[in-house]
Amino acid sequence: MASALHNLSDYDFKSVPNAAGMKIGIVVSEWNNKVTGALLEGAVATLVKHGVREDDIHVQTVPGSFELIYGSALMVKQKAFDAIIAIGCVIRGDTPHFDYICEGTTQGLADLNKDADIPVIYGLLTTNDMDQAEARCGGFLGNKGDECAITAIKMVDFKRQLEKR
Ligand code: DLZ
Repeated sequence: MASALHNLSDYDFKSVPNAAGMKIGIVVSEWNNKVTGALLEGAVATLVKHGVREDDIHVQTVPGSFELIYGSALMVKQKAFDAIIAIGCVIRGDTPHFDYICEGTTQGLADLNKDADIPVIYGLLTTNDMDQAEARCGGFLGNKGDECAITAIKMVDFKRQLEKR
């Protein structure tokens, strides 16, 4: 959890496997695009920093976070990627809609993560307000996009290590 104790962009560089040759699909929600755009920038920059070629990163947008499930599922079916990163931002409003979108999207991505042959990384920010979102997309709590990129690389490597056994 991002908190005053944990910056989303902090990690031990040496603990991250070399990502050269990894192919990563990224699905990004258009809702709150200032935030999701910053998350995407963080994810791409971190993937590249660890060796992923820009040509091996495929980005596609969906209208809202709820569509991340369908978008990620289609990318999984393509069998062209080693991991998928789903990026979205849901900000609490006046109605219970927030809870339904957060729960539905989270459950859908969790199901995919369990059932897909490749890792599906959960890059959904769920915040009470825009300030909390900005703090987590490059603000004082780092960038969740960085965290997602590192997680994707580590999970691809996790699968490769198992497959070697
Ligand atoms: C409808 C809606 C609302 C109210 N809020 C958000 C939000 O904060 N973040 C987000 O990513 N998407 C939101 N959406 C759109 C839904 O995710 C979805 O696109 C629509 O309900 C259509 O399925």
